[in-house]
Amino acid sequence: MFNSDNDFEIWTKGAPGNFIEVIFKIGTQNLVYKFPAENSEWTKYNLAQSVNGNTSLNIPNNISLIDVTINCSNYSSGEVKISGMKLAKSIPFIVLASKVFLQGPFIPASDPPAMTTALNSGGFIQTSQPYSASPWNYAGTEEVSPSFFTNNPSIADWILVELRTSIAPSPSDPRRAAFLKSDGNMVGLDGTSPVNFNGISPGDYYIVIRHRNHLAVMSSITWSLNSSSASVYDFTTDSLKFYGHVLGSIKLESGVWGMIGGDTNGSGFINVLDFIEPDNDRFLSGYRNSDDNMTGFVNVLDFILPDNNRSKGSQLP
Ligand SMILES: [Ca+2]
Ligand SMILES: [Ca+2]
Repeated sequence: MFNSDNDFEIWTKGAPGNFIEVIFKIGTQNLVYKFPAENSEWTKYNLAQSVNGNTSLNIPNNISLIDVTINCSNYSSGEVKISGMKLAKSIPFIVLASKVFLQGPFIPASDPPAMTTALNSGGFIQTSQPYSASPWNYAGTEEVSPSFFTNNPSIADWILVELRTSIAPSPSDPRRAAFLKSDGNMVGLDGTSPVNFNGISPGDYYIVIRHRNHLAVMSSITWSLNSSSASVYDFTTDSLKFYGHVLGSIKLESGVWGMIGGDTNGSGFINVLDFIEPDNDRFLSGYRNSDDNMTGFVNVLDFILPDNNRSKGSQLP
């Protein structure tokens, strides 16, 4: 099985007048296809060359076990051989395009609105996804090459994206590590395309976005996602785009909204504990959650966000 349209091929060999029948038992239905086995040399037949008029194949996404029966049909004489049957099942996928700003790296009065890429230009962003530790415990293996950030200078940082079919979380909700660009657009590991959720079927989903030191957010409505088009869910234009509205977002400037910064320890709540890491890491450079304003350097300025946003909590259910 691989990512392709539903399809199959079969190689046959035989004598004039001979045919073979391939029967797939898929769930409760039997699909029958008939192919010639008339040539003395191996000959490949594909689905469209079925001679009994059945040239379509639909393997539902939830089917992973298929019984295959092969019969000799209209057998006249000699030998019928088959070889190398290939069956392909499509793997569903959807793409996600969204736009969100982080308060920490947001550049006031930038036109158009933008976030700093200081972590990228400083060479600080790690090449593997940074959400494997608690509280995210994300086991994804997303990784980019060491030259990725140099080749994609507009990348601001890694984010963790999750899709929910209902407001409440479920262990089966798919998650992917992805990137935010300075203009707020979310992209996948190639640095340009929408985020691909391989193996996930089209549908309506709540979009959850997490960042290392910002309060997690969720879309206030479900968003229709499919494999072909990527309609952008733009969090930046209104607090109403965020679940919890003004409680779940922060006004960055006139008409621009973003994710609340200063949750240094990623607890989902901003309080005095979020000062500990910036204090311990003071005067250190690097890729650190304590670097709340994402400059690549920890200093007294990183106390500002935990202080201004004290007592705020994520509205994520
Ligand atoms: Ca916290
Ligand atoms: Ca800083």
